[in-house]
Amino acid sequence: MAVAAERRWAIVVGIIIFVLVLMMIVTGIHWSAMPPSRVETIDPRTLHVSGEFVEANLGTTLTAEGKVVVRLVAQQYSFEPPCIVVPAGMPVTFRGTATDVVHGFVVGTTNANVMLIPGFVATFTTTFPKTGEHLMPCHEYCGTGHETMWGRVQVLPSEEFMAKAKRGERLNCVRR
Ligand SMILES: [Cu+2]
Repeated sequence: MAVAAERRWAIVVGIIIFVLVLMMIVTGIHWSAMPPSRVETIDPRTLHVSGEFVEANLGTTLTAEGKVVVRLVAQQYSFEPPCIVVPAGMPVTFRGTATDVVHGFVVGTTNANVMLIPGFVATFTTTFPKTGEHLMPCHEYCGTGHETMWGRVQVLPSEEFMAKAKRGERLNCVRR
């Protein structure tokens, strides 16, 4: 009687251990086979032809919901657009990707800092407290022209930015 009861418990515990080990194996294989969640992918071969990152869609926009969104593309050896306008004191969402190799950028000494990887959309939201102009270097070694790869970011007073943005166009500060 006691032996039979012990055997029953041994079987139950054995099944529990087996299920736990199986869960570890299945989730481990699943995680290593899938891209991480909340990562947006994009085909770098068709970036310039269609979708969010076509040339006419790059720059800064004020969305219908009143959000400021900056879209940019990095390639050897420049950013498009090379001069970005943003308002001071308002949340600004950056969305960027790369066409060829891994690039990245940091905006002056702010915490706006991201890697741009072909095939993925990098996004983050930040606020620039002060107006002024920042340099925006590429900070991932991307080839022989890497040290010439710079952009600029102009932080405008929010009223000045809003006045420009109301025209509904894609803003940038590239001199024409
Ligand atoms: Cu670069």
